[in-house]
Amino acid sequence: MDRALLRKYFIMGSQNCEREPVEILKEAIEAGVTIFQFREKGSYALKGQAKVNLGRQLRDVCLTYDIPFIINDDAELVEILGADGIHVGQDDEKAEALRERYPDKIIGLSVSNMREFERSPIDQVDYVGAGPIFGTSTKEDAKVPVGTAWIKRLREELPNTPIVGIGGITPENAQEVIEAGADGVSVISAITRSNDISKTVQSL
Ligand code: 3NM
Repeated sequence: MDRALLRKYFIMGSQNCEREPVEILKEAIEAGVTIFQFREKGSYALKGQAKVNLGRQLRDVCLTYDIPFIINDDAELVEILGADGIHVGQDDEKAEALRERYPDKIIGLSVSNMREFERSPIDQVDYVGAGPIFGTSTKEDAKVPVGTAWIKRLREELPNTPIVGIGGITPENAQEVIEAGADGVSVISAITRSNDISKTVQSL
C-alpha cells in the first residue's frame, strides 16, 4: 500500500461518539485525515443490522471523499460493505486466512511486542499497527503502553513495512511517534473528543 495513506489514520465507532458519527467523520476528512477505520467494538457497540447500517453510511462518506475505508475485525462486513480493507489484532481472524479470502484488500495487523512479532505473518499484511504507544482509556482491554521505543525497534526489524502508531496519541505527542519511525498516527479520542476537529487534525 501507499504508506502516505497511513499519515493521519482516524478510527471510530458509535461508542466513541457523543454526536452524529457521520458528521464527525465528514469533519475529520475535510480537515485532512487520510484513511478511516470503522471500529464498532466494546460494551456499547452496535451489533447486527444496526452496525451494518452505520457502516454503510460511513462507507458512503469515505467513497464520496475518496478515502480508504477499513473495517476492524469483521471479515463478513468487509464483503457486505465493499470495504477497502480490514484490520485485525493478534487474537482475531488470522491474517493468512484473510489474505486468501481478500487477495487485493488492505490488511493491517496489530503487533505489540517481540513475542507477537515473531509469530506474525508480516509478509501477508500491508501495514503493522504498533501500540499502545501511550496510555489510553479508549480500548477496554488495552495492553501496557510500549512507548515510542517499540516503534524504533519495529522499524529496525521492518525497514520497508508501513507502520502506524496507536494508543494515546495527540497533537502534542504525534511528532515523537513519527520521529521514532512510524509512517503515521492512528487516533480515536483525539478527534472524537475534540471541540475543534479541524484544528486538531491540522495540528496532528
Ligand atoms: N488499539 P485513543 S490502543 C483501538 O494498542 C486501539 O492496539 C490499540 O484510542 C492497540 O486514540 C487503541 O483514543 C485505542 O487512545 C486508541
